[in-house]
Amino acid sequence: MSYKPPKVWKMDEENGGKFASINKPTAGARFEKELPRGEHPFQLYSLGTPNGVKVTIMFEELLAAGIKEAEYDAHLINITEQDQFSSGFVAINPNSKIPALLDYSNDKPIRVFESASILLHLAEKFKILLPENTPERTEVLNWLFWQMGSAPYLGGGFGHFYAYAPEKMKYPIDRFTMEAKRQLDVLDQQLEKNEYIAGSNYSIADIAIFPWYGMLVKGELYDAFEFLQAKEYKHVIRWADQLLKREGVLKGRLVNKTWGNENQIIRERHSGKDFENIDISYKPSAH
Ligand SMILES: N[C@@H](CCC(=O)N[C@@H](CS)C(=O)NCC(=O)O)C(=O)O
Repeated sequence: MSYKPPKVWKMDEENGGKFASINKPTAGARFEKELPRGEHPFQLYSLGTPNGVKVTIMFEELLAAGIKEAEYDAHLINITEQDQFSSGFVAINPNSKIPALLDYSNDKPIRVFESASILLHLAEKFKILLPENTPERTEVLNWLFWQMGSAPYLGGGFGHFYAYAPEKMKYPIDRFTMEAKRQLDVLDQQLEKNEYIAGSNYSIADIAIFPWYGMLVKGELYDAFEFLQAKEYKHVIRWADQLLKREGVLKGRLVNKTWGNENQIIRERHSGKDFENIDISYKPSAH
């Protein structure tokens, strides 16, 4: 089907895409509402999507490492209900996307948005999961920013056209499948030579990459395991399995989830007790 763009683009309210109802070509608050605030120094406003769980994995890793100062409240931002467009949320992230964080542990609260910025902020604050010396630190940052530049092609490109678009179109699916497979091959070659993404130590680069590419090769994203022949990326699978043994990863991936088995999701997290009746083990989906 061919499409000739008009002289001036106009928004088509009825485009039928899965998330069409929340999309508008303008930014800013759509309604007045303050955000809730819990008792901990870190207030996270998020949802258990791959971008969201990067941050909850980070917090659970910090807590698993015994850093009590990293206690956090994770408030639910339901993006399909447009919570990301409240005046309170827009004040901490003018880009209206989860995750967003308020850090009250300083004299004045600091707002932090963009998942990599949040990971970096926490790693620097607690001096953990980011090496201090320059060559190793730079390699972690290389992969952290690789993820931020690459994942939109996987999520907004491949995932959108393969799983969410109202009709299946060959051109964008071919283009973004090729890119998704190329990115998986980049990771596979890196993980053939290295235990973790940035070398021999686990870091914030692993935390950023795992929820997208680790979950993809485990068949948990877009139901695309067979289509992408994900079994070929055996080093990425080995690494994902290794991460799925970590308490921080297992716990973090359940926080701010609104879907899945009731005993494996935590809609809002306000203390470690929220995990008491939760089964944190990884249960693979069939594929
Ligand atoms: N680059 C951003 C991407 C964040 C993002 O795309 N968040 C999505 C959910 S995964 C969102 O909030 N979407 C709501 C919307 O587009 O209105 C990050 O890594 O923090």
